[in-house]
Amino acid sequence: MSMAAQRVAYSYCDMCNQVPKCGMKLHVEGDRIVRVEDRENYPAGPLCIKGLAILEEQYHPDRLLYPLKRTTSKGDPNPGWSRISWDEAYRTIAAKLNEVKTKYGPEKVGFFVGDPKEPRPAVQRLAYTFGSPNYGTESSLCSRATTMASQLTFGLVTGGGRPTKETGTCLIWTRNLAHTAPFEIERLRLAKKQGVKFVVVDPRITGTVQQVADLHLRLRPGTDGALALGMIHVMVKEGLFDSDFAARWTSGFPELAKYAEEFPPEEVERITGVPKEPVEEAVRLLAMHRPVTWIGSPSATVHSSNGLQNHRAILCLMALTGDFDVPGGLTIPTHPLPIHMFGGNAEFTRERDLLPELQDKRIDKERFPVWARFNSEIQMNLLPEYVQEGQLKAMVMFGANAMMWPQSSRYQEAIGRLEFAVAADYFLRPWTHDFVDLVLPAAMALERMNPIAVFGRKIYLREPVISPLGEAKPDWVIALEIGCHLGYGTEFWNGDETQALNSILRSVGLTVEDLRTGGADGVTVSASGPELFRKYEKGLLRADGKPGFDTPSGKVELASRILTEYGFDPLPRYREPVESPLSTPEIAREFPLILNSGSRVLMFTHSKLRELPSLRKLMPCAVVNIHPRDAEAQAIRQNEEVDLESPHGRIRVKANITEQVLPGVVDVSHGWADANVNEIVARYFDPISGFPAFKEGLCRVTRAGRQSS
Ligand SMILES: Nc1nc2c(c(=O)[nH]1)N[C@H]1C(S)=C(S)[C@@H](COP(=O)(O)OP(=O)(O)OC[C@H]3O[C@@H](n4cnc5c(=O)[nH]c(N)nc54)[C@H](O)[C@@H]3O)O[C@H]1N2
Ligand SMILES: Nc1nc2c(c(=O)[nH]1)N[C@H]1C(S)=C(S)[C@@H](COP(=O)(O)OP(=O)(O)OC[C@H]3O[C@@H](n4cnc5c(=O)[nH]c(N)nc54)[C@H](O)[C@@H]3O)O[C@H]1N2
Ligand SMILES: [Mo]
Repeated sequence: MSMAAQRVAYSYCDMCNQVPKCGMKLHVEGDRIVRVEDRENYPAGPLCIKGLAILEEQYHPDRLLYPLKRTTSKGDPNPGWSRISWDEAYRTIAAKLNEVKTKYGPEKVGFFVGDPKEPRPAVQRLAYTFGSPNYGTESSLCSRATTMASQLTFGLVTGGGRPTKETGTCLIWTRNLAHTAPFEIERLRLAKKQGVKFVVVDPRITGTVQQVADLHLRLRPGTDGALALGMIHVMVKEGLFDSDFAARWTSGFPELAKYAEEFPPEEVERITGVPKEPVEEAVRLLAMHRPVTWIGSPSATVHSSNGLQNHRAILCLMALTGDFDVPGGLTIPTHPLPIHMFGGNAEFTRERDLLPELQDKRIDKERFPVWARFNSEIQMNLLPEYVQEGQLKAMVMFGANAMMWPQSSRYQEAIGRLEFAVAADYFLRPWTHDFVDLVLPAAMALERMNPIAVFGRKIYLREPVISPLGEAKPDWVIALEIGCHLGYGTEFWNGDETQALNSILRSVGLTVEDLRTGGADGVTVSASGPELFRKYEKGLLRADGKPGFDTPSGKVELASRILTEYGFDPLPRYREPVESPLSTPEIAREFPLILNSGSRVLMFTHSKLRELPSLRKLMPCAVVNIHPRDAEAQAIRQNEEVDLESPHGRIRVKANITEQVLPGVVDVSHGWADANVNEIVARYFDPISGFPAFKEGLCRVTRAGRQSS
């Protein structure tokens, strides 16, 4: 190619499936992208090693490029994949879904999207239009328990806020941004230089701890509630909380203060392992350097059998600082756009008009009523039970991964038992797709348009940089076209994604054409007024315009009325993990270590990206991070193969001996097909949120082959 044939294009990354995404500038020759670099003037970036490896994924020789159907019966270990046309794929899907609808009812078809965010609005719309409320996503075990805890407590959703120039202290409980959003860590370092203090709660010494922590509290996994209650105890005892805010704007303070008396420092140390001094020091730091903001993990604190209440204890602690919605504190936007960060809205998904009529047919409503009250998505973690009980007969899945669930084989069996299942993905993933009937090739990020990226009030359109390889199609187009084949041509704009997008953009008075005209710098939708703070004083948080919070009592509910209504404890009560040295000492004698799973690594996203050579060489296989003391007890050497065993299963991994983990706690990353930690994680679920206990439980590590029974 001559230089003249080169062009530059702009896009954004999807290598970590997350939003908001980092900007990309691409150099293209003909229809081939030859180079990727950081995008100028874009709110998220620079790219991390995953983003820089995107062309390895884009042009990977094993990409799924054609629709495939299985030619052997379900249960045969070899699906005998055979290429089919899109037309045959769509006709099969429509026939099978309509058959299930006629035989059992539309609600027996489940719709599911895994960690990928972009397909969601279109798939949700598809589910409700078809007549099924049973649409769910990976949020069943990711961010939704934290947002529920926040809705129960504050009456609104907050996952925390970044420090600003007004901030005194930033409490990071818990995130490891150094691995999970590397570009953010640079911003925190800058804040630190400008004087913000950082208290970090994390069992491990992470990159985030090393780069910003002034104080690091290393708790035993699964005990967050006890630590937060212990901090509340110190706050109350030493008068280091905002008593005016507590009196005027919270409900249940006397009960919470009384309950926190059960968590004096000695007791907190016994439960969490964190000694008295740092706990007291943390509380004093928060009181002395105000306002306080908080950064929370979408998942780490709620991946436990008492996760929702543990997370609520953290939120109660934040409420008692009194810095809710003050400049530099935990603020919430005054004029959020009526569009999700990943591009949909409630009109488009039809949550607004169709879902209310369908709620009765939700398969999760009896088991998880609080979840069902707050979430349009169903709680998917009991998929094996739903299938076993005949509540689901078919599934339409986008970016699904059976390995993401505890005791994964139960999920594989469940999918295999369905009368029909279809999955769209970038690659053929045997651990999931061996159990389905049809696999559809999804176009990758640089080949697709939808949806839009939203940063605050700024919107970016993403145009395809090149056309899809093979016969791959964008997820949105697949969902729209399935809709058309099911007979809903009008509802799905006859498959036209520009019209679909326009219907979303209408809510902010824009069209795709406006965004195109806006070009690479995006379009800012101006706000109807300035940013306001202490919105609870001004009646801006409630639909009725009254001062206060949008909770039943109108206050921050330290004691939750909604939880009482459903028979749960109103206070953020601490319960020990189902299995732990304190709750099951007899099991702990045989399995003396705590199993902490799923800490993110920089080079991979869950089960993704393992096939990319430049990333794989940075971490060739699954490892268990183990403290030198625990390794020595079993005569384990660095890099040696070891058996990692829990009462629920065994996998083989390599030992990495490191002081970054606590003695008595091991840490294993998830998403390895040949050493799937979820095979040994128990199926214990938080009774309120339905979340699995990925970050608690017991295990042992022995040299490979030594434990033979
Ligand atoms: N590179 C990369 N980035 C990702 C992802 C990825 O797979 N790879 N996944 C994305 C997704 S879906 C998510 S949800 C986010 C997660 O984002 P983060 O929350 O930032 O990441 P994690 O590594 O899951 O967890 C953060 C920390 O929680 C600590 N931890 C473990 N158990 C406990 C506990 O019981 N209590 C407390 N307080 N801390 C505990 C771990 O030691 C870890 O350092 O990352 C996103 N970003
Ligand atoms: N033990 C343990 N288990 C965990 C966790 C843990 O901490 N510990 N974390 C949990 C959390 S928070 C999460 S979010 C989940 C992770 O959720 P998963 O859904 O397992 O995430 P991925 O492996 O990234 O993606 C799933 C599939 O989507 C495909 N894919 C990626 N992008 C696209 C796309 O745009 N379109 C289509 N059609 N397919 C795509 C990928 O190829 C992959 O096969 O894991 C959960 N499981
Ligand atoms: Mo997640």
